[in-house]
Amino acid sequence: PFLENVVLHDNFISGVFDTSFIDTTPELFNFPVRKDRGTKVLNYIGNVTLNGFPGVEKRSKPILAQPNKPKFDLKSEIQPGTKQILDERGAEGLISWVKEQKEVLLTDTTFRDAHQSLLATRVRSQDMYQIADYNARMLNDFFSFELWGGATFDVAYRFLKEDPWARLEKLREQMPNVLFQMLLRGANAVGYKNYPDNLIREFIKESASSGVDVFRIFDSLNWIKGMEVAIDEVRQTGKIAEAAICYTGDILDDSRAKYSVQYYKDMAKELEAAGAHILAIKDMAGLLKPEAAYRLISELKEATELPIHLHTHDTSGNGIYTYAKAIEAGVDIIDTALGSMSGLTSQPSANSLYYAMKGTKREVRADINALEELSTYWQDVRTFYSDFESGMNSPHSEIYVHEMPGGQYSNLQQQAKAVGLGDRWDEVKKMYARVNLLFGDIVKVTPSSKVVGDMALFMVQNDLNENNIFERGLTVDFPDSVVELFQGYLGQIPGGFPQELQKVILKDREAITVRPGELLEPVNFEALEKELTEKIGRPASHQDVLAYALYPKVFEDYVTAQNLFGDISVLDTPTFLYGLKLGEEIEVEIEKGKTLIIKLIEIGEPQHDGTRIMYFELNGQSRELVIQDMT
Ligand code: 3PY
Ligand code: ZN
Repeated sequence: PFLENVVLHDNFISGVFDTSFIDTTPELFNFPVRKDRGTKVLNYIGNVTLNGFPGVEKRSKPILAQPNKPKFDLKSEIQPGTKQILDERGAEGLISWVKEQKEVLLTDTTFRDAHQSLLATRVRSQDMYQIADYNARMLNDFFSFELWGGATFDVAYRFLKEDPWARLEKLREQMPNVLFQMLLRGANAVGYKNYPDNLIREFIKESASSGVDVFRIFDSLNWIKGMEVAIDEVRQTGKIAEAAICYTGDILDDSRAKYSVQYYKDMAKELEAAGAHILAIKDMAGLLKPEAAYRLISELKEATELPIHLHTHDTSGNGIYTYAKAIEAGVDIIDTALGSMSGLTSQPSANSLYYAMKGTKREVRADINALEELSTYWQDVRTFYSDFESGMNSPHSEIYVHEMPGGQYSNLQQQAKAVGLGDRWDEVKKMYARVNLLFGDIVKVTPSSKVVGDMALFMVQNDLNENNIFERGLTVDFPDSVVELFQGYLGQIPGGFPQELQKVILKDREAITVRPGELLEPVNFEALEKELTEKIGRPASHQDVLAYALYPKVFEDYVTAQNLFGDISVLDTPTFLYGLKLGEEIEVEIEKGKTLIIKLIEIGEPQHDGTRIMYFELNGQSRELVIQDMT
């Protein structure tokens, strides 16, 4: 079979394969396109059947029900929504419209933050495509769908082996009527470090032209300089710049005076001056208590003219109460997830909020039957991803003490296990809070939250504490992320870094106080496109180049997976995660009108070289594949 010829060819193995590989060894590539794609898909299915999927316990494929779809006529016309308001009246027109609404508007986070926070960001495009046509018709009165950015961008390439741009564009086709929203980490884009300004600008331009309308822009240290380039570029595209205040501490607690109402009011005014269309309060850990929400929103409403969009996580279990108080104080837009994808580390439930506000002065604009039916679909889909659940099954009020963002909890827990601190998890959580204070009480959200997590692990591992670190710290090398934070590479913190600790961490390294983007060399996109085109042996698109500029290694690995397996985003999720059971037959639509029928017939005994022969039927024809057994 051709694939083995190609992948076992010396050039391929050594990585020396570009377009000339095809020219110099045409015999390897002499196959009908269809057969090629079929073999690649079989190669993936064979591999995952035999070797399992990373992070999924290897077991026989569970019997998973087909997700229940709503009973709704998909031939019905899609009603115009907020997207049309933006397109017809422009950003300012949309903002005026938002301010005129009496009801509370909703953003649905099911396609982004909900699964980032509950299922380690693993929800695949397929599961979104299956329901998006319904969303367009049933949630047509939503303010926006948050469906892109944050961690979804790199996880798509890294773990799902799919193209996040393709997801965005396909969803845009399916849901043309409601605004699309993304989470952008300011100068860190969708990554974990500051990037050159021209990369930030190009990334925003391409995102806007591929479908994003509302950019929620934040800085992981609430440093406005880290957000200005992004706000400016979003405004230039004609889209909505939603600038975020990251909420930390507790405005009701006088001992946390650094993050007072005045601090947030000052920041809101600066963001308004920097060009924000909407002010977001991004409560990434779920620390905003109900009374604090009332006070904060009331004061911010007085301090600025901007509509306010509130985001929280329901980790403490107080989310709906917080939202009710925020609504009372006049918040304009609220982030919720569909019932079955809500609660705990995710957003509060749209369904519950609907009922909580029913009959009050300000109801929530949504059709409850639609929410319930769509929630049923996600309840079924969620079972596909059960191995990625965090294991948290009741509200965690301790969040008010450790302040860990919704999406970090399970990640840091995994990291702790990996370095042998699994049974000291409680200590790590407590240390996370102590490190925060040691660092001078900072905002903790990607990527600054990761630095605090890295440091907490390091302190527990090395028996460091607030007292001995100043002496013992001089002889140890701190994690790179910690050094970089204290060098100012993620920006500056209010009041500056604690100087004594900074000296201990940096030793003889220099720190900067200017914006990192001012020092970074601009990306040469032309050169990069050429380099990437050579590397991957096909013309690199602008979207490819952007992904490669942000994540070179992740993108290259993704291309390698594509070469081996083709486009596996077309597989249904149970097959993608578990492969096939013996005798099981599936249909895979590789493109519109082209379907492969695949059946697993037999798995051969292990051979002396550690491979097995897997016997399939592909569209009724027998096919054998040699697959490395790595179990
Ligand atoms: C992200 O940056 O991915 C976040 O969700 C931060 O809250
Ligand atoms: Zn969030």
